[in-house]
Amino acid sequence: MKKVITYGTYDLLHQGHINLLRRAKELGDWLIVGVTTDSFDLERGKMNTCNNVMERIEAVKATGYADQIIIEEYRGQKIDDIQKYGVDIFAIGSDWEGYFDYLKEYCEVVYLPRTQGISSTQLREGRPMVRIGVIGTGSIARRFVPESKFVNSNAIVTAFNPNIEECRTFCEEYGLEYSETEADLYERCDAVYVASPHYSHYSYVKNALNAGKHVLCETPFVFSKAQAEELYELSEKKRLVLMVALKTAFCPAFIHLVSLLKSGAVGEIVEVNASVTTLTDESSEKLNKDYFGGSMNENACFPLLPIFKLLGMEYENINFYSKMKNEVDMFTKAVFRFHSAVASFQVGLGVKTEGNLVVAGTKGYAYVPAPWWKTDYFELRYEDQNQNKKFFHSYAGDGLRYEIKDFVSAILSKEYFYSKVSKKENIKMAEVQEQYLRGESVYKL
Ligand code: C2G
Repeated sequence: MKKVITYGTYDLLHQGHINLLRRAKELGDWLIVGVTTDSFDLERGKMNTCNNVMERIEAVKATGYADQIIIEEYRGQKIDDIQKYGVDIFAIGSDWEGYFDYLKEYCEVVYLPRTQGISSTQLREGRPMVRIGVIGTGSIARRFVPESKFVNSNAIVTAFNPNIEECRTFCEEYGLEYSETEADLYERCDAVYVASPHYSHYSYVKNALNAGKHVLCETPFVFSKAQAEELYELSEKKRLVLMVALKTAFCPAFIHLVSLLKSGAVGEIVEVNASVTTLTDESSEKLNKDYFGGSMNENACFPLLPIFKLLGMEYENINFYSKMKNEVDMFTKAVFRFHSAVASFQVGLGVKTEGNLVVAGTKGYAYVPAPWWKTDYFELRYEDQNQNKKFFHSYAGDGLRYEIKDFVSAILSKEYFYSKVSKKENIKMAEVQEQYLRGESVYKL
């Protein structure tokens, strides 16, 4: 029996794929089709697939040409598969001409003619597009616009900033339509990215939702439980997507770390400690009491994420210890007491610490080196060092493309969409910020 193997993503399966599969099948008696996993596609830079791996497998199955479907999840797997399944012919479209010649050592390699005039890319372009307006044109917005280009089905179309001069420069630089007022911006878009100074998030998010726009809000979301609840209620009433752009939550390595730890990889978790410190000029707006408001405001949501994901939100108390200057915290250490665990974090704009995340358990610990909040790598470590394991993931560009992809998918998906930071977690984060701002259990150093 002659075995043929071919691989692909098969996104929005079309006639080009069908022709390829038919031709591949005609080369032998048994056709194995390797369909790429979502994470492998992310790793090889394909951020723009519309169908998930199961939908793509179902589509390949429905063509009737595949005798066997396998998933392709890592680079180099083709060699392993050819040997494992005793493959005679590797077939692929002519757009890959020459690229897979290295497989000739293992089997016959055939480049089949590619069907002209049709591609997944073209089909994606014909799909609905989310027009995004940006509120606030500072440094994070400057990273957001280029990152959005890696995600399909969205276009940044306009920006607004009450500082007219800054806004004009930003719009010119990125080729966006300039919005003179907030109302103008809402006219021109379907969704809004709120990247304005922290204390203005609440009113912009509320206005955007009231204008019927989906919202992706930069961190920190808002500074009180009541505000967070109100905004979620409004988004639900209006059936709009409300997401917080807490980039760590969308980072592939972090997601894997959390699921490994939740499934017991270091035993029972007894301690979580995380630090985020960035030495900042004292005259910076970030250390201005009325503008951005200091270290807790700036960074607390990052360490709160692993603490809530790993230990839950039912802590018994929190104590904060803050080093103050000019009425803002240059540094804060927070200590959480849970029923059978403890957590702590350090955030600082005027004090530098090691910026790692350590999760200690009864069987071992997880170590994520600095900067853990945008990591592509972590380790599980045990008493017996032979058991230690290192994990590597992709973290493309500035990492904002992952949250943009989720935001756009949530808007376009007609069905249930899993939100990587839950409503409950975002509300609880706002509650912690509120407690801190009220000065409850805050000890000044
Ligand atoms: N194809 C084709 N004609 C088209 C479009 C695609 O013949 N108009 C072929 C491709 O050449 C490939 C297969 O259909 O053989 C699947 O294409 P994609 O889904 O784009 O997958 P691709 O990124 O080419 O992945 O490990 C994965 C492989 O490297 C191929």
